[in-house]
Amino acid sequence: TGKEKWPRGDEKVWKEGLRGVDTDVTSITKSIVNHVQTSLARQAYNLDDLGAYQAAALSVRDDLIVNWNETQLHYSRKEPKRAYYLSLEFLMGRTFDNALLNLGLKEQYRDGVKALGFSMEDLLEQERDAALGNGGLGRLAACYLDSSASQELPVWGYGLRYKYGIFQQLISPEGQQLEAPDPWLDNQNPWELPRLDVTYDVRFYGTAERLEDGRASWHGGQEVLAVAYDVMVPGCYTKNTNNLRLWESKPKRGFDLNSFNAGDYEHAIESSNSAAAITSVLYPNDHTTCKLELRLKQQYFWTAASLADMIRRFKNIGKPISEFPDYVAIQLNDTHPTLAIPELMRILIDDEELPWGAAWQIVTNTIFYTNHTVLPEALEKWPVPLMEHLLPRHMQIIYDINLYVFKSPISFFLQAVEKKFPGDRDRLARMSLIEEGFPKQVRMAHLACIGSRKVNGVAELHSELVRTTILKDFVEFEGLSKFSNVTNGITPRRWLDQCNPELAALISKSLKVDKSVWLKDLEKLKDLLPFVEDKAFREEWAAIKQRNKERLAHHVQTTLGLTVNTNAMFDVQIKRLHEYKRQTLNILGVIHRYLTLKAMSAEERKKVNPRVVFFAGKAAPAYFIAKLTIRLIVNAARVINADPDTRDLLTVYFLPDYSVSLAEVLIPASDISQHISTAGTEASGTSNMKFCLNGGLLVGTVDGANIEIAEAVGESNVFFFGHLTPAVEDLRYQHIYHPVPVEEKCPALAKVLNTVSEGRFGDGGVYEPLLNTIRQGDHYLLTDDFDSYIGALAMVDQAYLDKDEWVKKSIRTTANMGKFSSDRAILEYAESFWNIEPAKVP
Ligand code: NBG
Repeated sequence: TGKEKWPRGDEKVWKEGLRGVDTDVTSITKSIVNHVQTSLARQAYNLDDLGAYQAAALSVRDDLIVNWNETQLHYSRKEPKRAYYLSLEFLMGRTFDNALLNLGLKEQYRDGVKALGFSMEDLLEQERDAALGNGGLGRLAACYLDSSASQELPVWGYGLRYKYGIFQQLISPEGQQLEAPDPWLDNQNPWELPRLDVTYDVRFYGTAERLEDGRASWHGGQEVLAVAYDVMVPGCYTKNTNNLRLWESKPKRGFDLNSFNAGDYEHAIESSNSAAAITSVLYPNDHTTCKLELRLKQQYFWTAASLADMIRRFKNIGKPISEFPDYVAIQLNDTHPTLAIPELMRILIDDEELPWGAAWQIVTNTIFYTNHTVLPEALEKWPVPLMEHLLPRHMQIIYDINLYVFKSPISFFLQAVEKKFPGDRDRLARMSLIEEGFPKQVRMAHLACIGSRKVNGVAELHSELVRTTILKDFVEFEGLSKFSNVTNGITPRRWLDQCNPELAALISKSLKVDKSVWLKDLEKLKDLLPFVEDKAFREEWAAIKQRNKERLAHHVQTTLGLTVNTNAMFDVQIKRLHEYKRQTLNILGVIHRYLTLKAMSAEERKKVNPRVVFFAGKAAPAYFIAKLTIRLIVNAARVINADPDTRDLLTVYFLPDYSVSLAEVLIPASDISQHISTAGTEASGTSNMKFCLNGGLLVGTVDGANIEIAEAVGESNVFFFGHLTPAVEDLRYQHIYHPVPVEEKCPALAKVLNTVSEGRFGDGGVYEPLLNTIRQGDHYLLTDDFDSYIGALAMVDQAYLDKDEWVKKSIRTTANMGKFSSDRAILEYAESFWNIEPAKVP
């Protein structure tokens, strides 16, 4: 009736009934034991590490739920403007340790678990990574959620609850990458709350019939149910606990009853399986293997459910729909959720019965778009016939946007372009939402651009490239002010406090402040600068790095059975395998180093500083060249590591199945890390920030966020090499039209290539397709950059000779990394895009 009194019964009884969140060790052990016996139905005498982890996790979860509930209630009461981060990927990693740190309960739980006879380290290892992402884009989303909660901003994430995360990587004896599924939910997931009561119907296929006033009726086809699962996202040292809502697809009716009754069970479960398939797997980020239709279904399923949920929440506050942009901001993480634009138009026009112009006004005031790459293969396009079949109403709307509606009521997008640039047919063809061809395709980046209020790139250089290359026409048409930059950031909670606890403790001790202060205001690290001149501090700093190297060596020993030389310099490159990231350049550089060492006398070798090179990363399953690079790394490592002449001075490891958790062990242990993309290709990079925050020095090209890192930490503390972005186009042109053999252009590289061809690292013929990408065309400019790359590594060797100076560089680097906190980045989004404010839970 709307007149009922809440809560039912006496409010006092309700309040007192809430289980207190007691955080003393005794209450914690009590709560763990309770969960062992009731939630898990197990006993103390046969409890293993997994059971103990599950019980401890459930106990922490109780605390999170209380905070989460209070936060949601607070937001509902205060009705602040909210922002929603739409991302197909959230690479969360593990939650347990992060939750304990953010709640400030790490010590208590350590003691509680110990009192019950377990060790915290063992329990932490029981948790499986939530690996619902491919790489940087998904991990960025996870960092932004952490920062939103920590900065007390009313931000929710929306994504998909994939049954299988990114594939597990195995390496065959030949060095071939093999893929296995990642059934991460098999052991139950204590960090999510199923919301079986929060569901929406999502339609596919069917027919769209035009009605009057530009409206239409979309009916028939298939309806699928979206069910919500909520993941709690605790802020650091605050009650604010935000929500990440993940959708699972389910058949709308469990069975097709007619077929079932007729005994046709197979047909009966067919439709139920096809519905469940929508959220079953995360796609690797290459399009070659992708079942186009299922991927498009994922995108629509997720945007439709998320928008329906936002609209329902907005309607609860009882404001007219015209005020939607005053209460809601939607951030598109890349073009994957671009269908939010036509879907919101559909809701506003067909359901809310708004006129076109008013609807477009609302859409373009609500939606914001971040671009994450300028590489052509990553700019999404969907075939028009597929769109017409799967989403007939949305295709109509896209055509209408293209031709009929732009910004003000009933002006014309392409007509407006025509008016501004009369007679420029090429421009019209370039800018249209539809690309001509067989079949025609919808250009999602163009749709995202014209349907958004702001468009941004993820580092200064990248945002400039967005403005001057892929969206140049749109800047000329709409003006510069819509296009801006937010340089990426990383959360210092996970990427310093959690992964490098000793360094975090040293920082707090030296700055004489609680870590809660500098972890939420990372610019405070600047106060470390005076300690550069403090010898005792430098020694502690170096000792921590050394222990982190030993921790990594221990990890390699226990997981792979290999012994790592911890007296060596640790050199790390960990990221997705891709030609533009140039892991090939790195391994060819390693082989060059090996050949150089082989040619030295024993006397000369004594002067060489030992080096251990680590690689980790996955290749998209259908990316043949990237897989060959893995194979070359693995086989080169085998030969080099076995050579008695050099193995004390150079060893190479490829660590399989790269993950967030593995990164947490690798990053604090690095002396140098490599970020060596061809200039202009890496939009930002975020692991570069993680290494530098942990005092590792950067070897890199003048690309992405490397540039801003160098500006912040000082160019004398990074090792730059290679050609600059403006030269790239011309160099590529030279390779195609005036090719010079590698032997002439870069003899050192030619020698390395020939060594590989000759079979020094197993059958040379296998590598020919990889080597030929360099010998012919050399799109990623390895021949152009090889000599300066080797030069940069020589500078690294030189600098490392002076250990004390090296440690100073390391301290200076960490101290100057404040800018790269994701807190800074998320506040930029909140203030200059979304116009939202913190809503602190009292
Ligand atoms: C990636 C870029 C990285 C960047 C992350 C996060 C995509 C499409 N892009 O350079 O390659 O750091 O996005 O912005 O995954």
